[in-house]
Amino acid sequence: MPTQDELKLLAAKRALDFIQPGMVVGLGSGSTATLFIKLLGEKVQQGLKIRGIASSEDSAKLGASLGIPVVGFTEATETDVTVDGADEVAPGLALIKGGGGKLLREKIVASASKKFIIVADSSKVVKKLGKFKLPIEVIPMAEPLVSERLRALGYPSSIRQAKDGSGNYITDEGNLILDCDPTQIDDPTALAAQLDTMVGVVEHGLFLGMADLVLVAGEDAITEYTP
Ligand code: ABF
Repeated sequence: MPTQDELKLLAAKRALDFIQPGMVVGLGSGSTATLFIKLLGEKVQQGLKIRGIASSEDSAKLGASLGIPVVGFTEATETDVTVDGADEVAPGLALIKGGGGKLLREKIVASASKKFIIVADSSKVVKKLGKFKLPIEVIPMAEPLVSERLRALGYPSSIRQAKDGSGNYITDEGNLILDCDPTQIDDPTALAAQLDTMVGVVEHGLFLGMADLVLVAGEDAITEYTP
């Protein structure tokens, strides 16, 4: 049985097949997307001409370090292909993303992608979303209000802490992340609609109707899911 890292690499390699010279490529975040960016960097070093738009400061730095010309939406208002990871993949290509805390820029880049490709190992595939803690990015001063409103909806949450023990995790845009307690989200569309209109919420980790293709690396092969 391949290891999870070996499966992630298989998915990342398959995603590379969708990249053509001259493209603007969305650079996702997370460990599988990082493997893709490294493979893409190798191709750039071999002469592939592409530009990258990054979904996090980390991915921007990694891309630039590998020689990928990283640009912003001033230079290109959409990507031809974006390759990103996911924490959960459910039927209908409903996703939970944001485990790495980069969900806001990930969703911005996804929204500007002609083709949004998800790369994942088979452990991410679920029947229902929610076992993974749904991340919600909130304006710091509104956190107590949003926490209470989430609790009232039946979604208790906690403020994400920085891994280095320095206190609350702060996103690339200077906000906080609330992680909902594990649960089973029966109606992701309804929950997303409630979160989209909840004052103080900047963005949430439900990516619904956004993925055009999900590449899942399993024991035997890559399974390709389309909407
Ligand atoms: C990223 O990929 C995040 O949205 C998500 O947390 C992460 C998880 O995937 P991986 O296992 O590749 O790190 O896009």
